[in-house]
Amino acid sequence: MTGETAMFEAALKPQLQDLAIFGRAPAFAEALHVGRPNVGSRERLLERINDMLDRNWLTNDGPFVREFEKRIAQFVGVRHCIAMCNATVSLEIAIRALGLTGEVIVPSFTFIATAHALQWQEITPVFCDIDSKTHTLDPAQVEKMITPRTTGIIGVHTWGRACDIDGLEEIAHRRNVQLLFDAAHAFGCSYRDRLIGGFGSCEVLSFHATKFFNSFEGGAVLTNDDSLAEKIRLMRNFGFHGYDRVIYIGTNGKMTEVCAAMGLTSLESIETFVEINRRNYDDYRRGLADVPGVNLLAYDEREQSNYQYIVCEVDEAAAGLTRDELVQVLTAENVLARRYFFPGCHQMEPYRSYFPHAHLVLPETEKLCRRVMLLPTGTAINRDTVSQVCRIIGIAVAQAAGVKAQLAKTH
Ligand code: T4K
Repeated sequence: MTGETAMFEAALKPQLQDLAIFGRAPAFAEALHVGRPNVGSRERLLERINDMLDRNWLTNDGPFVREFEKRIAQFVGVRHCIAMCNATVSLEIAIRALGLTGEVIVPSFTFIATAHALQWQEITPVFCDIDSKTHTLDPAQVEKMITPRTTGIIGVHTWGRACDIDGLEEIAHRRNVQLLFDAAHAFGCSYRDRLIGGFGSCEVLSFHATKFFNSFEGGAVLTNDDSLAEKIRLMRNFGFHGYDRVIYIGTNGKMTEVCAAMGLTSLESIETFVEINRRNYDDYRRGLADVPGVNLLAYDEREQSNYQYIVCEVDEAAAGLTRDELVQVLTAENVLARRYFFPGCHQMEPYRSYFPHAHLVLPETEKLCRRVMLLPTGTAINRDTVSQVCRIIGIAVAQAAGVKAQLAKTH
C-alpha cells in the first residue's frame, strides 16, 4: 500500500476519537429519548379543551370519553372499548372482572406492570419463558407451567408483535383457563389480518405519553363480551350502578375528559405517526444492515404494525461489545438507549425474593435481557438523527477493542 492510499484509507476509516467517550462533545446537544411523546394538532387539542371547560364536564364518563371509546372500538373492530386512567389499572380491573385467582402465567420479559397487576391483588404471577425469536410467550413453556391453581394466561404482544395467539388459545381452551392479552404496545397492529384488540377474553391497550399514540395517561379494555364489558364498566366506577347503588367491588379507573381530548386528537394523526415510525425503522434497518452483531428486530410485513419500537439485539461475539457497553457509548453521545425489560420481572422485587430460583426456568428471558437495546424513534427524530445514531454504532463496533479499553479505563 502506498503512503497516499494508506492516508486515504485512514481518512475513510471511522475514527475512535470521533466518539464522546474519548472526551469529544456529545453528538447531540440535547438528549434523545426513547418514548418522546408524539403530539398531533395543538389547535384541535386546545379547541377541545376549551369545549370541555365551556361544558364544565371534566371527568366521569363525559362526552369526550364516550366519543373516544366509540372511535377506538370502531378503529379496532371490537364491540366494546372501556377507557381508563392507564393500562395498569385496566389490567387490574380486567383480571378481577375475569375472576382470576391463584396463579396466572405471564412472561417475565415484560414491563413490571403486567406482573404487578396480578400481585397487587395477591394473585401469583408465574413467570414463563419466551420464544427467543418472537420475544413473546412460548406456548410449549406455558403448557409446562400450568398447575391445578392456574386460572389464566396473560400474553403480552411485546413491541406490537402479536403473541402466538392460536397456540395460546388452544392451550387455554384445552386446559380450561382464561386468556387475556396485555396489548399495551399493540394498538394498530394486526394478527392474521385482524387488528389486535378482539382476541382472548379481552385485551388491554396503553395510551401512556411514551406510546406512539397517547392520551397523556390512559388505557382501555377491549372486548367482544357484552357481560364482561358491563362488569368492567361498573368496576371502573367504584361498582356504582345508578346514583345510590353499588353492586360490585370497584375502584376509580376513570379516564378524564382532558385525556380523552388528547386521545381524540392523537387519533386524527395516527397515520402520520405510523408513517414516521415506519420511515425511521426503514432508515435504521439500512443504517445498521452492515454492522455485525447489532441486529434490528424485524416487523412482519404481512401484518399491520405501528413500528413504535426500534429494538436491537446485541450479539457480543459478533459485535465485539456487550449491549451495556454499546449503551454506554450511546449515552455519552446523549442518545439515551433503553434496556427494556432489563433485568426481567423475576429479578425485581418482590418477585426476586419470592421466587429466587425463577431464573432457572427462564434461560431465554435471561439471555434476551442482556442483549436488547431500544433506540429513539417517533416524531422527535429526523432522518439525519437516525443516520448519526447508526454511524455512532457503526464506529463503536468497527473499533470495538479500542472502545472496550477506553470504557474499562473510565468506568
Ligand atoms: N404493559 C406493558 C407491556 C407496558 O409496556 C406498559 C407500560 C404497561 C403494561 C403499563 O401501561 P401504563 O399503565 O403506563 O399505561 C415507560 C412508560 O412509562 C410505560 O408506560 C411503558 N409501558 C414502558 C415500556 O415505558 P419508563 O419508566 O421507562 O418511562 P420513563 O418515565 O423513563 O419515560 C421514558 C422516556 O420518555 C424518558 O426518558 C423521557 C421521555 N418522556 C417521558 C414522558 C412521560 C418525555 O419526553 N415526555 C414525557 O411526558 O416506562
